[in-house]
Amino acid sequence: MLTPANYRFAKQIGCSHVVIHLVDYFRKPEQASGADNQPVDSGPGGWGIAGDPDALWTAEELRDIRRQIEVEGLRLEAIENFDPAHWYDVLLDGPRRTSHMENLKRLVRNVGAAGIPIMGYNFSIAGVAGRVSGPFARGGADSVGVDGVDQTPVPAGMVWNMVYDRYAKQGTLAPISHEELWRRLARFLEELVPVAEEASVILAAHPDDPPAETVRGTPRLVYQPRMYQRLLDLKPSRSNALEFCVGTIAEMTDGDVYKATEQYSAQGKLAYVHLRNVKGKIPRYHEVFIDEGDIDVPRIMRILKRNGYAGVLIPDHTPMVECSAPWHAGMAYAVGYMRALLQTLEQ
Ligand SMILES: [Mn+2]
Repeated sequence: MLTPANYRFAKQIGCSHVVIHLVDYFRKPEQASGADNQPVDSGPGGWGIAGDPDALWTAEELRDIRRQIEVEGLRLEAIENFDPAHWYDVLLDGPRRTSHMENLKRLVRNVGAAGIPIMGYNFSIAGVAGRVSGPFARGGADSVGVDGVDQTPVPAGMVWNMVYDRYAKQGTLAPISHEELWRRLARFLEELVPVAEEASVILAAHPDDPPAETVRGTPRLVYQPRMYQRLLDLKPSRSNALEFCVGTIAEMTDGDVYKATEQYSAQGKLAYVHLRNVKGKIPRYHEVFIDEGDIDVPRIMRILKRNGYAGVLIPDHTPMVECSAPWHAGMAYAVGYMRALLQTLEQ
């Protein structure tokens, strides 16, 4: 989707910045990639096959992408998500952990060298697993949601809902505790945050989506709003921040999304914000249009403004609008709504 036409689309609907994904979430052995909807597949194959373990994104490649975006009058604010092929043994504490940490350090240095301010990540074993899709949004618009948490064990060779080893032996991931996962995150931050500081890159953590205590029998890190604070306190640094997903936080069972927005924006810890709406909470919720869910989006925007938030807001995902360009129409609707709210706040 990283094409001049899509950059112009973003510019035309009022975007100033873009956040890009470089992971191909849709790579299947039997089909070409390039789908542009949200991936929902679960089961043994997950979303698809992880990328090339030896092809780290180079500074030149990243700089080229940034320049193509700037040519169209936009700024490249962030890359969202590492490829599981490059860091699966950091998540799994496996035999390649040391070389995978070196991969992450090199990637963060390359992101910094390319002049990209933020690297988003999601420290998760099961990843975004167990989503379903259906006519969940207004007018029967196709959207995603969760209807009960998937607890089928993760097969060997898979992490983050993608397959990194197609030839892995039979079996499933050994169970681990929540504290063990926090220990893995602490080591990751301890080693990567200093590199990010030096490279002038902000690491931004997405909360667990879906935000259940366990998914596919694996522990989750940030499945209640307060758990974000623990992540920040593990390694205080301007490079340790949040990819603050308003929708995911609203899906959590504890606390409220306004309090959480207040708490973390007041600390200046929001690297960028995913702004989308949802109906329901874990274990049952549906993603919906930005103006029809449980979240009072104008109230979120007012809190962000009051606390001086100056970063980027993105729609995250939206329902597909029934027409010849469902993804584009969904995004244009969400961005237009956000632009109108911003203009109201600026008055
Ligand atoms: Mn999100």
